[in-house]
Amino acid sequence: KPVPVRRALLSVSDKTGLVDLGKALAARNVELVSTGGTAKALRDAGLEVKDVSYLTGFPEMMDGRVKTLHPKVHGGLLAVRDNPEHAAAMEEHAIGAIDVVVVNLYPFQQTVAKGASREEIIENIDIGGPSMVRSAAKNHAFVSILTDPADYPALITELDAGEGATGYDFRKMLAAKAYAATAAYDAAISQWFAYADQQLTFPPRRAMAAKLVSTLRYGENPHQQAALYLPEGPHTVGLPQAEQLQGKELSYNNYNDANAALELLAEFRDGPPTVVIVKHANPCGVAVGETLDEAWDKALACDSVSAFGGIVCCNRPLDAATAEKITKIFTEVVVAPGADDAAKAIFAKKKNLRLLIVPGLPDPRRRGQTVTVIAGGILQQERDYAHVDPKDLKVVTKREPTDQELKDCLFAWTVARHVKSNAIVYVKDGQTAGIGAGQMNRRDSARIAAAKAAEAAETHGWAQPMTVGSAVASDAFFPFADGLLSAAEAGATAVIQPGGSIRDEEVIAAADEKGLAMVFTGMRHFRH
Ligand code: 93A
Repeated sequence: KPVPVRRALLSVSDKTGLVDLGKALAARNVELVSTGGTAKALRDAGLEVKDVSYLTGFPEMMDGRVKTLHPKVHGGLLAVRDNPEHAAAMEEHAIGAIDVVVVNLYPFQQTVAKGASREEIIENIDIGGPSMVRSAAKNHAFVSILTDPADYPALITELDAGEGATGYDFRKMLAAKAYAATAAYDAAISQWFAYADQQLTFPPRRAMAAKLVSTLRYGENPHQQAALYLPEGPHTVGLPQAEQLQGKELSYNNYNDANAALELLAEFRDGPPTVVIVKHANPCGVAVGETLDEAWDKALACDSVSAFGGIVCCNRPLDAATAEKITKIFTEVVVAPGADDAAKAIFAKKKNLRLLIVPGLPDPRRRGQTVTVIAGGILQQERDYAHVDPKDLKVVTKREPTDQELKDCLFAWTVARHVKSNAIVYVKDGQTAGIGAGQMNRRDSARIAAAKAAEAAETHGWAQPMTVGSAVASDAFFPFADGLLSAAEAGATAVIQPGGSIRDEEVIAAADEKGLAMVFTGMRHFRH
């Protein structure tokens, strides 16, 4: 039977086509009822809309978790209108029939894909939306349920052909589509749970399944074959999800290095503008700035020699000023969450530069696993997701670090966990001052970091190296006082390290003697 359409309930996260549909419905004398954001979008377009809370007599509450879950809504959706008892219940409780429902759901899949936190992902599980979709679809004998903006024009065509009413076949077709949509939505949620669980169980029941995405030109060296795989099921966001705007295909080494840059940058995803420069999977400059181009200048200053042919990663969309500066030196890969047109035009002049836009940055605290193949076996471990809470730092020296020293200590500590062991990182005012990576003893890493800082001072004509007045991080404890003494010699005034050496007392005494402030994290971050 045709059902005349008098009232439509609209509640959409994806507002594509909403205003056009609202206008077309209003022009056909259909009353519009909406939830907060949808109502606002319609009102902003000059349309008259009733709030759902007006209908229910309840405000939207609990951060929007309860908006439409109410008998005035679900009664209006589910009532069998030609059933006298249902009609009487509607009459008794003043429930008005709803003839058209337009709903699309919280972007759960997109939230997972952008690497959001567990809390944010859970908040994006839509409850009220699917409930309305399922109620309306069950009652397709009377109600039209639209879950896809692509169907909006078809509704208007249907209404015009039916003189303001919808036909049964049309409603049935929409209902089938609606259940497919909620089924896919719930499947994505259940997959995420399975995946998140798998990430939490160690050892995993089985090795991670993955499917081939593409073969790469070659591996670490030209005589080695290589390929890229994508884990099955939901996965976090990273380079495989990036859009490449220009440049040659990413090589095996590009993936490896750019990933190192991306994972380090992700530590700063909620922070100020930040730039990371990576070479051979080790950072050679990390800095925050007021602006992105200032962060670039500061990151480059650390080790401009190594930055040549490097990988650059930024936590803000690229602008012209930053693009100009980056393209002044030879750069292999640039990764950012966006780029404006001016920046794109500047990069376009460097044909070989690979420019990648990532849809988001991964959560550095996510659980997960890493795999290494050894001769005759496979080593699997949890990723190094743990982060020390600044509240749990232990001051072990007579002198406490100043606020600025503590800030630099934490910055250095964050960088150090992304530097191959043995790692020594000097930081001053949100800028790496010297990085010593991958040495077989800690003293050498400390010396190299200081020597690089001294070289940078010479190159730039600074009065003194940036290590003077800096904070220094060591990824694992100082086994002897010598590493710490060489840091003091370089001018460091604060130290952050795990502690836990049998010679801790000796190291603390040396720090006290030099007037350094030192904090222990109680957690080390080897990286190989
Ligand atoms: O948080 S909910 O699960 N609880 C609800 O009662 C509810 N009602 C509608 N999510 C709910 N919605 C969803 O809100 C819809 O599915 C839609 O995606 C979104 C529209 O909100 P707004 O109109 O405020 O943008």
